[in-house]
Amino acid sequence: MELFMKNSSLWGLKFYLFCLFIVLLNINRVFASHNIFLDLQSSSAISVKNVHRTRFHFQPPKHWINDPNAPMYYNGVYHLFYQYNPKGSVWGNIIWAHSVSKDLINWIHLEPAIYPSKKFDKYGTWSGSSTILPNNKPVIIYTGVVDSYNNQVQNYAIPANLSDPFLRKWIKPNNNPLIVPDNSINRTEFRDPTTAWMGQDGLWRILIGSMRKHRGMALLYRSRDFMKWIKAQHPLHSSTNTGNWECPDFFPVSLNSTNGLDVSYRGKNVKYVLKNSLDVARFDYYTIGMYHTKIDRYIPNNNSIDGWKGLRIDYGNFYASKTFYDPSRNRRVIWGWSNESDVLPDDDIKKGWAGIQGIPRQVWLDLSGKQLVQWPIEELETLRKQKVQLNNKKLSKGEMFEVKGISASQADVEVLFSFSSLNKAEQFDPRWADLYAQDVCAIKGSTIQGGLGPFGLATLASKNLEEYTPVFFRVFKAQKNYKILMCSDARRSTMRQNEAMYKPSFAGYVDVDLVDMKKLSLRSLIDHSVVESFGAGGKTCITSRVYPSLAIYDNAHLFVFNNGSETITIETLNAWSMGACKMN
Ligand SMILES: *[C@@H]1O[C@H](CO)[C@@H](O)[C@H](O)[C@H]1NC(C)=O
Ligand SMILES: *[C@@H]1O[C@H](CO)[C@@H](O)[C@H](O)[C@H]1NC(C)=O
Ligand SMILES: *[C@@H]1O[C@H](CO)[C@@H](O)[C@H](O)[C@H]1NC(C)=O
Ligand SMILES: *[C@@H]1O[C@H](CO)[C@@H](O)[C@H](O)[C@H]1NC(C)=O
Ligand SMILES: *[C@@H]1O[C@H](CO)[C@@H](O)[C@H](O)[C@H]1NC(C)=O
Ligand SMILES: *[C@H]1O[C@@H](CO)[C@H](O)[C@@H](O)[C@@H]1NC(C)=O
Repeated sequence: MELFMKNSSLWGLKFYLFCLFIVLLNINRVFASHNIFLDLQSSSAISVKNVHRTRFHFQPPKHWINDPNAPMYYNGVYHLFYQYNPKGSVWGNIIWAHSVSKDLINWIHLEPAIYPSKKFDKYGTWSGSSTILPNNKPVIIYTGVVDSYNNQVQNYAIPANLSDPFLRKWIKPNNNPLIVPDNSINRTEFRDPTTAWMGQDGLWRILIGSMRKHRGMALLYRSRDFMKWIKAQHPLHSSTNTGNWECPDFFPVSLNSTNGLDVSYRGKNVKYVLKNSLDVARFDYYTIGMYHTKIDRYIPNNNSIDGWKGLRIDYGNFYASKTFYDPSRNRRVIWGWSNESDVLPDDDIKKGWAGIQGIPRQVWLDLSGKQLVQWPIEELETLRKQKVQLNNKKLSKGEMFEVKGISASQADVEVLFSFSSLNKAEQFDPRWADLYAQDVCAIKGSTIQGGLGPFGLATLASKNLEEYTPVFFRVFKAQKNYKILMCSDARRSTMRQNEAMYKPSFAGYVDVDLVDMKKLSLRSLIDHSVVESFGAGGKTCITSRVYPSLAIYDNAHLFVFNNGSETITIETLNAWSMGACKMN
């Protein structure tokens, strides 16, 4: 803990307070990734409350979900597995639930694929990934928990019947476990194997998340036959003071195209991405860099920050993400888990469910080569219904207008803002340079009027803004450049006076050059208790989970606002009511 406090005092402090809070409340214990409520793990949902359930995000009919596992495309079918508690709405009893889809939007829920049953996974079947071997045979490698101390090994599972188009049944062969940790590895921090890739030497490689002291690391293992795995002398990469790395994900991205690449792709014009879910910070961080195959090491670019101050896949409720290559559309797709914002388990028990998966997003390297870009997969657009559109509408300071004619609790909104000058941008206080963007958003929220911004959307809003979640931009003038803050601020998202509600002013910076192009775009997917937003075409993404009490169903409203002195033009706004996806 001390180490964390030094480098990341704010998050360290928050985490410390959170631990203290848990200890004070005396609710069982905290270890690894989740709060543990032993007494509630197997209390089945009495009923499932609909009001905040999502309609086009992925959800099972009830109970707790977390990490997406082993997403893949196989013989015309998409598979999504995920960590699931079949017995209750808090974390525990984790199995691999399994769903299939033809379009990544509508899903069929199947029987669980993997669940604890053998010596090598009796105490848990945790996250993992799939690899499709060259003979078109899928294989899953996942983490098994072997005892009540949470000691971990890696196992594999294969489909029982390759002719079954849905691959319903999975077998865990008896030569498991595949990988047991050697003495140099902390056996309680050894999990979440990646998809395997093959090097030029014909050896398969996977990464496993781990930690030594406070150094997070992606351990590298190699194998010729996929059965016998040998640990490489060095991790593929590690970074000091980052805590345990969960769910590592490693993949190539093309320098000249938005197309995805298979993880074993070998060729020119590529960079690599290493994503880790930092267990202590609870966000997904990534760097862009080079994979030096001769030494089998990944080295982040010197302008890619490697740690808690680095780039995040999403600056909100979004964790344990995993990508897969979709050969049918030549793209790479990322899935991430979005947890609930109730800090205490009571609310989840009452509503009978907890956790959703974010909308699957296509992911590629930005032209700058400095960051990723993400965009909801195009199939989502098949759910778009009634549309409203407007163009060329000016908003001066303090103005706000309502987008009418769509269902504002279940919508897809795309808007392009423009402005004629940067002169009114407020000064960026140099003291903020050390803060996280979300702390700057806490200081400069949507009600603090400014120069260039705040302007954006007020989503899931009650009629008179008693509650709303604003998603907005604010432009600052820093010493050398402009800094563009994008916020998704949950602080006024609900009137419910629940002290234990998580209502962060999530935010990230947007790396665009406004000097030439005085335009900023924003897309928000609004789905009852989630607002998933994409700034500047997907350069900065923020997901908020919120629980309005007034702004529900037809009482939810959508506004566009400007609270800055520079007049903002809405060049175009397209908004659609969204249909519900099929999930059965
Ligand atoms: C395998 O799946 C196919 C297609 O669903 C089915 O016809 C066949 O009976 C299955 N085989 C076994 C052994 O279950
Ligand atoms: C291993 O990890 C656990 C959980 O983070 C930690 O409590 C323990 O101190 C670690 N053990 C060693 C030897 O570092
Ligand atoms: C673009 O990059 C891909 C690999 O990412 C490569 O196969 C292709 O040849 C490149 N095209 C050009 C025009 O450089
Ligand atoms: C960072 O890397 C770039 C390109 O690889 C190089 O040109 C530059 O000199 C490096 N900068 C520093 C500070 O090392
Ligand atoms: C704009 O600022 C005013 C004054 O602080 C505030 O009343 C209003 O709620 C703000 N609008 C939004 C959308 O936050
Ligand atoms: C989601 O829930 C909130 C509120 O309990 C926690 O603060 C977050 O840490 C948690 N996020 C993850 C990834 O577990």
